[in-house]
Amino acid sequence: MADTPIDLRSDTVTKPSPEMRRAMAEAEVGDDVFMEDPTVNRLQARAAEIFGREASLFVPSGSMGNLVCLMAHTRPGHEIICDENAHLYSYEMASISGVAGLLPRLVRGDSGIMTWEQIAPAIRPKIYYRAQTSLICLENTHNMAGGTVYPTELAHEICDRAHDAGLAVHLDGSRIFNAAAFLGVEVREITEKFDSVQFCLSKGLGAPVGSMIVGSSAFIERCRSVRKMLGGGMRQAGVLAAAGLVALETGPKRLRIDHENAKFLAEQLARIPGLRINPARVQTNIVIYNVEETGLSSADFLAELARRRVLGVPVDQERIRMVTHLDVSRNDIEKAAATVREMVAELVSTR
Ligand code: TLP
Repeated sequence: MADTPIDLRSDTVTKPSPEMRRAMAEAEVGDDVFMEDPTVNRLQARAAEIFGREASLFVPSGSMGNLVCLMAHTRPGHEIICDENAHLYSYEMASISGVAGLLPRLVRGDSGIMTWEQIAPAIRPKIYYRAQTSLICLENTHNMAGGTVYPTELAHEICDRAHDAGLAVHLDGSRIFNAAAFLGVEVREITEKFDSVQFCLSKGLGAPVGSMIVGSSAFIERCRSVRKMLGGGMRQAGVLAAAGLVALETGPKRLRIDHENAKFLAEQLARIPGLRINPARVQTNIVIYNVEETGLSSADFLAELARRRVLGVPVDQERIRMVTHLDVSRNDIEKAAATVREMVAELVSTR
């Protein structure tokens, strides 16, 4: 359709492919609260296998996946350490404190990447009258830092040192397949030391719904109870898991296309006077740029752009995020960049 906008708001906006819809229609189902849905069971077994873990659990969303893991690792009154721009801190409805009863202790990572040297001082001393740190949370790729990828050695070191200190480490790996594609490695190689990993089927992999948690059998059993407590026990969820299985098999292979498109978009935007972005820093499928010098707020910039059928989201007053995904082609990206270029040129000429 000529009028369909080029939707770069998120990689969550993709529609299920014909192959996914067919798999959904034909899925064998059962009651998953009784653990009798064969398609959910297959998806969980496959996710555990890909990540080299004992077990896995299907959850309705990334937010619930993170929350379930946090609650399974901790008790109310504990502290967790995360980056100051972590998604689970900033964008999950304060569920850390509002639901899990945890106190987040923030670390200022460099582009979302924390080092052990930054984390260590944030660990509370083991004194009975001090709230205890029980968990460290990393995010890979880091959404609000622009899809940045953790150097594997750094992530491994944080896990090793945390374990030495008696702490668990959770990975918000919503886009972990993007990180693996960037590094040219398997996801298991970059996640093996984490105590739990949450990853999304419904972002770059293209499924309509759902996330997975992977970990040890004992941990996943605890997560199953927490998921039920939060209302996330689903019944004939095989119709969703069927799409997830297709996403898991077909999604990862094509992510490098999204990364090439993001890099291309960043290069085009960098040439537009008034926009600030360093394309060399774009590693995966997220492009964040600053529009301050155009004289418009990010909200006004996006409203004008939406009138021209290109969509993004604001990060703050000055910055805009655009995300590439399987429902946008190179041609769409060329058009989107040209639209931004024309719009900015018009703004400048009318001022
Ligand atoms: N991120 C969404 C929005 O909430 C911003 C997006 O469009 O990027 N962890 C990370 C790193 C995420 O980016 C997201 C979703 C989540 C967790 C939560 O996943 P859902 O939306 O499935 O609850």
